[in-house]
Amino acid sequence: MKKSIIVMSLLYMMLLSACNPIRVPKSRMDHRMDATPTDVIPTKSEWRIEDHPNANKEIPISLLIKDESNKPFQSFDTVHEKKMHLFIFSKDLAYFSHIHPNYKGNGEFAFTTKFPAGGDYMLLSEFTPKGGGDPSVESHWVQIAGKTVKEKPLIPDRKLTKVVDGKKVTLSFDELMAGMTVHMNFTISDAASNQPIKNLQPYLGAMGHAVAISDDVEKYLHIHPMTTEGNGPKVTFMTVFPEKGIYKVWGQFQQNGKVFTVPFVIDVPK
Ligand SMILES: [Cu+2]
Repeated sequence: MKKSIIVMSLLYMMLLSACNPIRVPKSRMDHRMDATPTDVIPTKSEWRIEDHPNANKEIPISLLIKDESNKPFQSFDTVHEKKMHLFIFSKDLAYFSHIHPNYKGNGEFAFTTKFPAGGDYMLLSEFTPKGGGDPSVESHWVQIAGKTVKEKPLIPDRKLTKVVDGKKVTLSFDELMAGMTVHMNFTISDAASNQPIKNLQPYLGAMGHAVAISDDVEKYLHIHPMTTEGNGPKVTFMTVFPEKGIYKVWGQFQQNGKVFTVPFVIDVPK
């Protein structure tokens, strides 16, 4: 099978520096933070995907994680139960998927996925080579052939309450502002009975996961809950939105063995 290999260019590395994940260590809770984590092992990646992949078809994809001298990393830490977390976003952020590639050894991860329509998608992987502190991020754009859906402009939600899979989820912030530590709360109740949900289950080793990405798909944040506050109905995340602007946030939680994903579009003021 013919495969195209895309090696990361210098320009790509510069772009990546703008989309590192942001961690908020407890010791730095009260401080303003800039978007550059200090404890990240520099990595390079090489992505392999067939030429002209089509929508609605299982597409095998692999990526090789290498160090700066192009040597593949051999071992990776298990973080939140997995060696790699991978997110797929359509360019308009309408489509989101969270998957866990298989580690093949010798720096190589592999997965298959089906893209729902033609268009551009960002693949964003997060992993920690052994000995690293904060996770490294490698991302890659792919162009999928097939019928496209019209891109929807990202409009901030007027009401931060949504019903997903029978759950009513409300997003709230103690104070929302770019460049400062914010507490992001998801409050979850049963949509039919309006009763608070108190039996959330840990999903990948935490009471929930949240991912946020800026509307230009440049700034990415993967956030875990700050504390174990019981099993709902409120799950609080702490994070820093690096710049003002529109972000899409996906919260992921688990109840009765089923994961549900709730998206919100927010406008982060300066
Ligand atoms: Cu994951």
